[in-house]
Amino acid sequence: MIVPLVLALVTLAVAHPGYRDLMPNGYSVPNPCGADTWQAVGHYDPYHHTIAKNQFGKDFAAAAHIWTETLCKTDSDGDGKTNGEELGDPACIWNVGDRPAGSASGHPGICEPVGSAACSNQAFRCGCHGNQCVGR
Ligand SMILES: [Ca+2]
Repeated sequence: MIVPLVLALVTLAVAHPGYRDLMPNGYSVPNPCGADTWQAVGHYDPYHHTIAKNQFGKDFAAAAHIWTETLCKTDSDGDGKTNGEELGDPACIWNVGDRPAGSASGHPGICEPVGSAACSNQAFRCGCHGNQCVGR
């Protein structure tokens, strides 16, 4: 009786989707601070799931980690492009497992270009990690 239970738990753990599976182009979000991709899309640190969520991460969590039309049409980072436009789903029709309409053109939680006048209300700066530059 214990073996089937353990197998079921292992299967559940392996099958649990990462958050990047739950948004269009979640594995190819460009890093506005470099040439690679931003792995922890909902966070200010590109490589780690720190406690410091960016506004997209907060909005995604508020939507129960579901790519809703409302989340798609929101401009979480305030740079003038909707989350859907930045993640390659401008018509907000993507569903989990679908091929997105286009490529990710920007980061939905980091106002771009970083450091520009249009992003002056954003505390984030390239080179910051974790909580270091958030809230300054
Ligand atoms: Ca945006």
